[in-house]
Amino acid sequence: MRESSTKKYTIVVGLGKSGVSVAKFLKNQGHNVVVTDIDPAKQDTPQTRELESLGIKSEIGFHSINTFESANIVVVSPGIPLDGEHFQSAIKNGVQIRGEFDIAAELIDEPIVAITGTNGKTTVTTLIGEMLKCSGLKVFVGGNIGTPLIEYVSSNDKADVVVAEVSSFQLDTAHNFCPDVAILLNITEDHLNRYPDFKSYEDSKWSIFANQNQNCHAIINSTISNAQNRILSMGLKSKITYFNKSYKSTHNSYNFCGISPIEPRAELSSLTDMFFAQKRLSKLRGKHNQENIEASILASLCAGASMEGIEAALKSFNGLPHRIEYVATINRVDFYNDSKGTNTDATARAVEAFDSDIILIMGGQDKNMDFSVLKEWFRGRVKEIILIGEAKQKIYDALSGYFNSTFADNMEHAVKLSFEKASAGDTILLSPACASFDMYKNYSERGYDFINQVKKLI
Ligand code: UMA
Repeated sequence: MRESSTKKYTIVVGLGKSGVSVAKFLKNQGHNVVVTDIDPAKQDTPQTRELESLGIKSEIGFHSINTFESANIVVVSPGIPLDGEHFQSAIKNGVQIRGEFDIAAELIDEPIVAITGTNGKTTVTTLIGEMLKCSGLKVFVGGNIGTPLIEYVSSNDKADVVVAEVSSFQLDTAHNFCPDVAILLNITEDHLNRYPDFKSYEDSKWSIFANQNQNCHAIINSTISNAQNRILSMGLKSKITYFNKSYKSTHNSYNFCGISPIEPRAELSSLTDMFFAQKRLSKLRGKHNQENIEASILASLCAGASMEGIEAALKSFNGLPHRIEYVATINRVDFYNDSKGTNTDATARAVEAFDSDIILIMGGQDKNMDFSVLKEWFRGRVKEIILIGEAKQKIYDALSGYFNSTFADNMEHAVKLSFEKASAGDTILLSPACASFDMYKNYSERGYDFINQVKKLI
C-alpha cells in the first residue's frame, strides 16, 4: 500500500483489535499514521500509549472532519458504518477508504480460503483450519473470527494456507479481494440496522466471489434464494461446487465439477460416503451443522486436505462455545447456551436441532429483524418463550399470539422463570435472535452470564 506524495498521512479509525494491529503494521512500513477513536475511554489505554510511543498521533474522544478530509487514506475498522459525515466528506475529497482486512489480503501470497455467510462462519472457519492441520499442513486462521489478518502479514511465520472468516463489513472495503477458495454458507436477515435493505446485505455477501477467476473455487449453498441468477448476472468465472443438495445414495447425484484436485472417481465416492458418515463422526447438533460440515469438507479438499485429515478433524471437533453449547442437566432438564444466535435464522436453526420441548430465552438489541418468521420454526417445538432486553415488547407482539410468552427483568430472572416452567425431559435454550449490546459487552459475556445463572440452580 503506497502513500501519495501530495498528502501526509493515513488515518486509522477505531482502536479495537483491527485498528490497533493495522496502525502498528502501517507505522512499521514507514507510513505516517494518525489514529482516532470516538470513545473517550480509549484515551488512556495500554494500546493507545503503545501507539503514541511509536510516534503515532492520536485523536481520541472525537473524529475531526478536517483530519479525515486531509488524509491520504482512511483505514476504517469493520464495526464502523461508512455513512457518517466524516467518511462522506473524505470520499468527496477523493480520499481512499480501505479496511485492515483488504490491506492484509492484498499482501498475502499463500492460498486463501475465505468463509462468509450470515451464520456458521466461525464454526466452518475453525473446522477447515482443523481439517488442514490434521492433513499435515501449516495453517493460519484469522479475520472476523478474532485475530486480524494483518497479524499474519506482520509475522514472519509463513503458513501453507490462510483460512479467513470474512464479515460483510470487511467485504464492503475489500474491492480487490480474490480468495482462492471462497464459501458462501447462507444469507438470511441480519445487520439490517447497518444496510439500507436486505438486497444491499446480499450484494455485500456475494461480493466475496467478485474478483475470482477460472482457477478459483466457489462453494455455494444450493438453497440460497436466487443463487443461479446471481451467478449468471455476476458472470462468475470460478469453479462452482454446490453443497446442501438433496443428494440421495447414488454417488453420481452430487455436483463435484468444481473439485478437480480430488478426482479420479474413487475419491468422489469416498467424498459422498464422508457426507453420509459425518453424522456418525461429528458431535455437532442440527441440520445447519451438517451443511457447515459439507462446506468445510469441500473447501478443505480444494485447499489440499486428505480424507484421513478430514475424518480426524471431524472426530475431534467438539464445537465452539456459545453455539448450542451444552451447559448442564438439572432435574432431567437440559440447559444449552446459544448466545451467538444473534439473528432470527440462527435461533430457528438452533430450535430445529432439538427433539425435546423447548423453553426459549430470547431478546436483546434488535437489528431491525422480523421476528414473526420464527412462528413456523417454533411450532411443535417451543413450549414457552421468556423475553429479556430492549426487543422484548417487539418479540412479544410478533409471537405471543402463538406461544406462551413471559417478560423477565434480566438473565437471572429469565433462568429462574424458565426452570420453574420446565418439566423433566424439556430443554432450556438461550438463543436470543438479537445482539447483546443493550445488556452486555458482547455475546460471550451474555453466554457466560447464562451459564453462571444456571450453575446457581445446582
Ligand atoms: N468506534 C469509533 N467510531 C465509531 C464507532 C466505533 O472510533 O463511529 C470505535 C470504538 O470505540 C471501538 C472500535 O471502533 O474502539 C471498535 O472497532 P470494531 O467494532 O471494528 O471492533 P474490532 O475490535 O476492531 O473487531 C473487528 C470485528 N468487529 C466487528 O466487525 C464489529 C471483529 O469481529 C473481528 O474479530 C476483529 O475486527 C478482527 O478482524 C467481531 C464481530 O462481532 C467478532 N463481527 C461481526 C459479526 O461476526 O457479526 C461482523
